[in-house]
Amino acid sequence: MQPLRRSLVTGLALAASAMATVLAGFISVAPAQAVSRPPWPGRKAPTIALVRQLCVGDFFTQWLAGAQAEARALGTHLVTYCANGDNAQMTADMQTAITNKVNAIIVDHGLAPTMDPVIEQALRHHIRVVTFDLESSDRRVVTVDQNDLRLGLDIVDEMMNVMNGKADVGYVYVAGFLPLDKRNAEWKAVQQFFPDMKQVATWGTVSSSTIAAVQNETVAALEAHPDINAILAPYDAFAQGATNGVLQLHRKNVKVFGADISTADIQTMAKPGSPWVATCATDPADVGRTAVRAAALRILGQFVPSYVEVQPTLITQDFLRSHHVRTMAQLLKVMPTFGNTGMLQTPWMKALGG
Ligand code: SR1
Repeated sequence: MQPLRRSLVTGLALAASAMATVLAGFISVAPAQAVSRPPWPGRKAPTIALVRQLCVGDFFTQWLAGAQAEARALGTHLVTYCANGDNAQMTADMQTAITNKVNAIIVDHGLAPTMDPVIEQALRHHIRVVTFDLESSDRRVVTVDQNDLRLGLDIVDEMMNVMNGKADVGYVYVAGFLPLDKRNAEWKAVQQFFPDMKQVATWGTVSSSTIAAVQNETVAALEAHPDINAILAPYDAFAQGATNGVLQLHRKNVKVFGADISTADIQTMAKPGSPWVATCATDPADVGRTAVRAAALRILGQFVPSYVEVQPTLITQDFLRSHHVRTMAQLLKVMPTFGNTGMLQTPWMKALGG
């Protein structure tokens, strides 16, 4: 160990009863005997509220499972709220969490104009705040995301390659959701420089029945625009709906480019004749675990970078088929680091199985 780091580690270990400490991205190592229980002050398990705008669908189910498992492992209580897309309800959920004096709040999606004031209110009450897929201008807030600009660019780039630089693209998009807006920014940028990648129609719905709604919209769009030969649908519920629509009309010449991944998505992509040829994704459970770690570290008053980005990976239909991958568990086996980035994982968390 370098002398500077060693002295930092030694000093902090003495001062903070040798608890694991994250310092400007360096993870210091606590002595082995100190990691058998979580380092909560007074040994009182903290409460983390998870306030969600959306919760229906594979992505959100997997994300929640990861967050719950991590919270359990770290010895925290996780209290969850779901607003089912109702932004007023989300504000009310934030206020309930503040009134209940939770130690930290993870705000999952939501609109900045409605969330900003309640985030400020939480901070005023000394509640730590972590957001996922929601940006806050307050520097005390830690923002977790999936590097959606990169995700957007990688899937658009794959579409350009597969379509050999020329396509009539149907685009599934709903504005107002930060990850979708970031992915949209990349698609817009690419269209500027590659005019042969033409957007000929756009549609989309985000609701508790997104897949069915997008399927119907896709059928209508394909009937109105028979020239469409590629569909950019960068959210798995969009890609599932678009895939169903293409199959319903037996349009063998249309390819779907999506985002996210789940066992259901893998099975849809790998099926013989599936138009869904590529997706760009993280493991949602890993992102959920990362958000809980961020909240735990902030409760302990430790450093967490303002932006924590879990990097996405491009996954193709060819890859899934050639590796005989049919479930998330199998995918995680063939791509071990995909599901276990270990982001923000300190030695004490690791020792506790978090
Ligand atoms: C409606 S927003 C849906 C997206 O949120 C998460 O970022 C997932 O990746 C999903 O695509």
